[in-house]
Amino acid sequence: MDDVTQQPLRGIRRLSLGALAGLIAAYAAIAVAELISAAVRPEAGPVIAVGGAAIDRTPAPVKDWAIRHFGTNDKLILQLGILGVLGVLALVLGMLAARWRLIGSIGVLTFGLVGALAAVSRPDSIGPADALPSVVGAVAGAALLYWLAGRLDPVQGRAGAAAPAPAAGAGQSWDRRRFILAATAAAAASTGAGLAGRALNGVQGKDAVASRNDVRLPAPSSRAASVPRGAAPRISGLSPFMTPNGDFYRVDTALVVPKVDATRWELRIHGKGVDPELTLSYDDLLGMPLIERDITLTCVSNEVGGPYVGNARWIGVRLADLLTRCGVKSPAEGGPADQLVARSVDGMTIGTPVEDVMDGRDAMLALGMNGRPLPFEHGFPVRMVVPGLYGYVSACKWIQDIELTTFDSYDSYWVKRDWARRAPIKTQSRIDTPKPFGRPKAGTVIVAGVAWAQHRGIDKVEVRVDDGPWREADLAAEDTRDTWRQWSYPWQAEKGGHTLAVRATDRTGETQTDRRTRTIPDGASGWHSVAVTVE
Ligand SMILES: Nc1nc2c(c(=O)[nH]1)N[C@H]1C(S)=C(S)[C@@H](COP(=O)(O)O)O[C@H]1N2
Ligand SMILES: [Mo]
Repeated sequence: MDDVTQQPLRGIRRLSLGALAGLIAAYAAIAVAELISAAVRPEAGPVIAVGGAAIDRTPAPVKDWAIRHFGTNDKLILQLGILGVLGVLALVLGMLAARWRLIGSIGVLTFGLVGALAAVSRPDSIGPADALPSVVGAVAGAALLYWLAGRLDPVQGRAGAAAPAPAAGAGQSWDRRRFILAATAAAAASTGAGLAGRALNGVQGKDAVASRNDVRLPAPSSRAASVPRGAAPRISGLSPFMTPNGDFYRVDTALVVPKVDATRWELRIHGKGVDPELTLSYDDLLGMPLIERDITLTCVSNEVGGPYVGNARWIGVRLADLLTRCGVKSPAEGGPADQLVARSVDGMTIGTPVEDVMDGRDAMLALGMNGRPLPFEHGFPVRMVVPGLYGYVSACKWIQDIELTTFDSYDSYWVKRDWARRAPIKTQSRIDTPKPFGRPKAGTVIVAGVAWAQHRGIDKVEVRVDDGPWREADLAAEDTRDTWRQWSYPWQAEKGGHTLAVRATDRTGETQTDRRTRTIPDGASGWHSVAVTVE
């Protein structure tokens, strides 16, 4: 077959090549946007911006479901989903462009507008510049689609710009090779732009990485007591008592992990009853007396038996000391503010009761996690940690601002999304081993797991086999009442199917309720149980 056909391109072939042009144009738009975002900031890219907007607008139950089913991959799935939707739209726009060139291009520009609006309305937007990646990307994509769609028309006698396919039998010709060449060149150029953007975006965090590498955490003036020897029994399948940083659960709304340069970071403390206001640098904090404490963190989205709980040794500045320096009084002492709102560099807001921060517990601005400067994923350079409160009401990562206010006058991010204002961690316990649907051998089976009731402490853990009586488990030594506690129970297992259940009692004497609740609005309750078949 000749490359230059004597027939105008029509029908299915024209539509499918139009669809291909649409895909290439969308690919180019995303790639160019990626390149431009490297000049603005990675968060301004259209996929990240639209993804962020989607996260903020996702109803709580759906978000909770996504976290449960995809875990930390929820963000990857979301981005793939957005790209998938874009791909389908690109195919449609390409087919439209094959018929009406201008319409296809206007479609591409419209999606650019959506990306631009999402980018400038993000809470961490730096202003109109955030629209640039979407706008420039869309203009490039629209122009490319217009041009490629033009390659579908015959070489000679092409009429006006938005000319439809010429009438059949007009004796004009379509140049197949010309289209393939144009499409290939466009795809190659886009790949180049996209890769360059990726590389430049990677370089962006360099200062932040260097600033983190330069951190030498000073010795804390108040050390954590060493973990009692009996706190971490060696039982295979049991979670380690200290969760390594690399295994620590991560829950946040950030599609791009914020990379903050500690040398340029500042924290401002201001608001009701704050006098004097304070602005602190990272070095200021490093120079203050530091406390070191073991504290178990838990996410309110953790299902009964779920993985969003971890224990680490934190180093930081006591928050109550800092607040006292700024004249803050707890409401119990007549202070005007009952809510402390922490804001992060990515626009997250987290509201914590002032009373909890100032009641003597080891609430801190953490700089170190398990002997290392905070990992970027966990809030470098500084995050909050408050023993006893779920992360969404206490553990602001990448913090940059603390405002003293009232619960009446301000709702933080998650509270606007129907989660409770106040959320102390519920007493919970989890069976780590045997695993669900495990097949242990008959005889002595060690049932083991963790139990937590931060800031109250765990007093008792009990295990039940099938409908039998509750039996007390062996509790490992307690580190502190702010940490979880390991437990184990030697079970004389008999062949057949069995269900194991666990429940904990905290130091206030309260036993975990068997009433199952959802995670929304203030954390799941109920007993964890595991079904196994003993062989
Ligand atoms: N900036 C910011 N901080 C945040 C969040 C967030 O989305 N953004 N999520 C909070 C929630 S819901 C939890 S459970 C903890 C999780 O901390 P981790 O990821 O270090 O385990 O961080 C909290 N701090
Ligand atoms: Mo959370």
